[in-house]
Amino acid sequence: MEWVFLEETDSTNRVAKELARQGAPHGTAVLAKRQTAGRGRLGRAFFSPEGGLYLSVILYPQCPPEDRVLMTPMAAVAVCRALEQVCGVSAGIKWVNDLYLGGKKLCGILCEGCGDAVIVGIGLNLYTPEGGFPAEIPATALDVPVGRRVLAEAIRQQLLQPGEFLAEYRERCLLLGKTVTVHPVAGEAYAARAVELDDRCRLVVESCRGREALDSGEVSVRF
Ligand code: BT5
Repeated sequence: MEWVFLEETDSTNRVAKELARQGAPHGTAVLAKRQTAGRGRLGRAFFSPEGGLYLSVILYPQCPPEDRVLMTPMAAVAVCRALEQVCGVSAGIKWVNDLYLGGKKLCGILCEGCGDAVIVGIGLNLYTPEGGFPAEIPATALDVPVGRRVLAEAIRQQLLQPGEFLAEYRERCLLLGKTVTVHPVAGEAYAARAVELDDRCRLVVESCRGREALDSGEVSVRF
């Protein structure tokens, strides 16, 4: 089984996890036309109407467990490469898991562990929904004619043969050199300057607290 195509589901990541538990092989992918309960990180929702690409790919990474955190940046580069290849569109990456186009979010990525598997969930807006995106979601869409399955397969192929990705991640990273607001998991938000991405793809920032490498928490920026 390589592909599971669904009209509608609650969350393709949920379906993929179930398949992984049943022993689905490396590279199995679930693609839905819409989701009724699309999930983002930290319990947030991902708006998933018809007109988007909602994809989850099951991978069994060979890397040591501590390297699994690199799956999200690897997936971000994989999606950028597929977009370039299929649509000629060049997206930027907002650390750590968002793809941006024209200053707005085009795509979000949610990687979740499930036993030996990692589920790479990708939500990408292909077309602007009728009436636009909800006011509270500053999103954008590709809005170019593209086959959903063609793009999904290109993304899957890129995920299956990632190769080196850090250099391209750095090139596409929209935060470097910018003043950002860091929202730590616990504690008050503070302003900082994003100076580099280290070899673990952590965002190195400088602020009145000194220099630190962030590997979790949220960062916001005005584009
Ligand atoms: C993400 O979380 O962006 C990860 C989204 C992953 C979605 C895919 S779809 C296939 C698979 N199955 C699932 O159930 N999930 C995955 P996060 O960084 O936490 O961003 C969530 C935030 O993005 C929300 O709070 C909104 O502000 C914004 N947002 C929601 N829907 C959006 C959309 N369609 N386009 C752009 N931004 C959106």
